[in-house]
Amino acid sequence: MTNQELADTFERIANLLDIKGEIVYKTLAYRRVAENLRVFPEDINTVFKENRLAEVPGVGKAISEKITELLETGQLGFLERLKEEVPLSLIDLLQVPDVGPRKAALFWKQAGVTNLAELDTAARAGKLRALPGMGEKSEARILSGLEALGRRSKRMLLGTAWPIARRWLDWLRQQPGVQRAEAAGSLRRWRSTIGDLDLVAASDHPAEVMDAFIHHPEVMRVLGQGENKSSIELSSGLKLQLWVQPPQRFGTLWVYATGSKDHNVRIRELAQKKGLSLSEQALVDGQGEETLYDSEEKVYAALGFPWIPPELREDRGEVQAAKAGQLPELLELSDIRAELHAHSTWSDGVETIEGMAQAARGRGYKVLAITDHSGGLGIANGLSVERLCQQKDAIQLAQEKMGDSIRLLNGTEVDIMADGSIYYPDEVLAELDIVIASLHASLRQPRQVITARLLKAIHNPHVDIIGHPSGRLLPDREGADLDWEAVLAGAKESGVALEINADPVRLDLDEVYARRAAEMGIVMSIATDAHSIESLEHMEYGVAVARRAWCGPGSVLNAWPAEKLVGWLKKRGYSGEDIRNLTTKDTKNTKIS
Ligand code: DGT
Ligand code: CA
Ligand code: ZN
Repeated sequence: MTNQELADTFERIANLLDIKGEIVYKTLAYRRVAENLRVFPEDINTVFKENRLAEVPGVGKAISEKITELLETGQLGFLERLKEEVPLSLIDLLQVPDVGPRKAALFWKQAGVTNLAELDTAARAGKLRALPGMGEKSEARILSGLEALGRRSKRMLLGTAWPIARRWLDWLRQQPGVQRAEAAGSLRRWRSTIGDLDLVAASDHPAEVMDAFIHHPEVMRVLGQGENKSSIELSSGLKLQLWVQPPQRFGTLWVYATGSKDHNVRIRELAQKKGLSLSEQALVDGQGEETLYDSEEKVYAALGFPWIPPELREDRGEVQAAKAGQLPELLELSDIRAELHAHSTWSDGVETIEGMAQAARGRGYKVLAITDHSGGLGIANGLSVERLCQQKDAIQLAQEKMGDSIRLLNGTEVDIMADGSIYYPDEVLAELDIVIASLHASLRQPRQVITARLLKAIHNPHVDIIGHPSGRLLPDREGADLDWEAVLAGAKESGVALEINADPVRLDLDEVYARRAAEMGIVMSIATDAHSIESLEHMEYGVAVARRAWCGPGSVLNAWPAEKLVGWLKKRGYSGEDIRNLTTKDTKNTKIS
């Protein structure tokens, strides 16, 4: 069993216990260990063999025994007995928007529903509306949720795909005869979701590389096998495609396999106008004479323009821009100097303020904003006004310990309530260095209502940044039904920044709106919304969204020098008290551009 499979098992147990109605703290222990296993850096089998299970966070005696049983027998008596009490297929119900464990239990115990099909039948027959806490409206929502589920894609999160791809690339690079191995397809273009993983390799012996690939121990099924291209499926359902060409053809191969399809079509048209035909193997002239290219730069140069960054290759004007010598300067991960959205143990994070500060400093950041959740509807353990005041002292204390190696900002991620008001009163917001306002609950309000609600927050002078503006959850939970033109116009007018949330399940703003925002001169903040040290690493996914939105460092708040960032915050109503400690120079006259 792998770490992931073990984590899945514990999550299954937690869900079943939740539906059964077990007290929360019991199920929390399983959820926690599942989460920890997902990010645990070592193979659990090794840890087990070396008798070090207790080193996995959240593993106590009871869970250690369960892991042992699972790893030794591949089964768990506790789970088997639980499955006899609570049908496993009830877990599927939790995928339906609006259905949590309590509703699942209700449908099961009072309407005899044990799976999605039965839920659909019961809803259509009008049998759910009479149940306690339900009504016609909530029944209709279940039906539309089921429909959405039916339309659901099988796409994987970018943040799930990259770690897997990196592992496969390492493996490929170790295979005899492989001179080079790289990512291609939507993965290399950093699309927010990935259909299948495309990998390319250069080798003089493609057949041998293909052979090793399809016989890799994780392969469950071989979907297609050829001399230069093969596809496999892993037991997780993930599909991988490998393309191999000799090194002197690697340039054309990499361009072709990176796509997108529309970009490929566009550049092939250009080749045709020159009387050439472009394939994954070569550029061929009218006489059938091949020219080979070992690098992408040479392929693009042969077509008459500079190399185009993969993130732009979507046929959204990049070929025209390249031809005109007007490719944009793109943001780089190394441009990022600040993390402006991070949580700590004060709300629902798992790391202390100081721990987060050290990790942010370790990443080379000059500024870290601690923005724990406010109270309100959305989030457990949000801060009351009283606890927010106490936190100010804790942040101050952490700042003293960190010295001037990194500046901590005393911030909040405050809930935008259903009526558009902000959870904290103005005088409390005025005390803070940085205010992120986010929608967390009532995301299904009608367009007019939710747009007006967000605009109210956008125009609140104390709000600096709108967090994850749409509230979408990838791959399938759509965001709020916002009138984006109105939202962007409002942001432009108020000068508020919009967040590009870098959490792989969010990537929100979406690249399309981010591009529009940048064109309009709206400032953006790329932030991980980290709830742990590990999630600070998600910054690269947010940077990818910005790159796909054609953004340079100028549009990105946390790519600015600390002084300029602080100047911007101050102008928006920074508390002022601590600002003199933040920079040695007087920030009052900092130009905002
Ligand atoms: P995905 O997998 O749905 O996330 O998206 P991609 O872009 O990875 O697409 P995929 O996996 O179907 O194909 C990988 C690459 O192969 C694609 O980026 C470009 C190239 N390709 C696929 N189909 C065609 C095609 O019909 N024409 C051309 N010119 N290229 C194609
Ligand atoms: Ca693909
Ligand atoms: Zn957050």
